[in-house]
Amino acid sequence: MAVKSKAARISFLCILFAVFGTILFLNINFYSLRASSQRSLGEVSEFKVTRHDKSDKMASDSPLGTTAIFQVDTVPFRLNLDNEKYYPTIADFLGKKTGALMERPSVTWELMNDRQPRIMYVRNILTPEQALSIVEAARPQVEASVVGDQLPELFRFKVRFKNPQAQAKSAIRTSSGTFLQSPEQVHLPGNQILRQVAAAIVGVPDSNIEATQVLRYEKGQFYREHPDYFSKFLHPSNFQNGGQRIATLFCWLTTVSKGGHSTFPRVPMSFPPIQGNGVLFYSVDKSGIEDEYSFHSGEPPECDNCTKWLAVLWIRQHTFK
Ligand SMILES: O=C(O)CCC(=O)C(=O)O
Repeated sequence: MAVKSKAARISFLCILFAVFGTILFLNINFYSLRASSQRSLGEVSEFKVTRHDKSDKMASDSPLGTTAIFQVDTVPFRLNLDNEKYYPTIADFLGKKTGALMERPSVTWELMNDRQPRIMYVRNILTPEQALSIVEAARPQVEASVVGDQLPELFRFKVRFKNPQAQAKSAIRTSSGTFLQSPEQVHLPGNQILRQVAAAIVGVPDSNIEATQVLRYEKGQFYREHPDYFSKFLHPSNFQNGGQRIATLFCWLTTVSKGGHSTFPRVPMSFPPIQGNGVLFYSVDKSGIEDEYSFHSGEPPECDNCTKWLAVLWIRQHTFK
């Protein structure tokens, strides 16, 4: 009897280990699995935009063909995130200058994808001097990038339980990065312009934008396909400060002659790094629901001595403290 119950206990423990092991494995591999499902893209030149196949359900209502058409958005697009609070339509902002942008005649933007996700190509955000001043401010403090806030919380807890300060380095991301947080960095003219452009296009105050992140990719380094939005299921606590990440502005701080594209594999669309230009895209659809088409990646630079530097601004639904 004793032997039987010992055997039963061992079997029970084995099953328990197997179940927990599987959960842990799935957690760890959540993003890797997604990354490996990425469709491979051919080279897509700057403005040659390939649309979804006609058979795709999202293409059925589109008059657009398979190459880029720059058109002014005439379809009202409202982000209804609070059920009562509406953000201005993109049409209100396309081609129009408001607030700080009135003083920046060189900055222009075009709608690149009129379906999910909304993607805008923004030109001449920064001069080369302004872009390089951000690189120099970030350079002394860049460290290997982590994906702490985007990890499923179960796994995040495990990592922080071992070392409360720790975040997780990741197989899906080999770049380095840092945040512009000191008063001097926050007030760098280039950083202020980035924040004004992001705030003006999306139609939110600066206080809805997280600290500017600066990323560095050396040859061969990458950031695999991932979303910027938080999942209500996997990351509930991320909503407490600032709510959902609704949109992101990328601004390339250096030009990369080969590789290094910022790519949206599910659109599909791919943008080469051109110093001072950028893309702004939405991570939620017009009802405020996470948009799976917004998955994106940072492709590895392929040339020697061509480091990609990128500024990333995450725009929240509410004030971010
Ligand atoms: O490096 C890129 O082009 C993309 C960066 C990115 O995906 C991110 O910061 O979320």
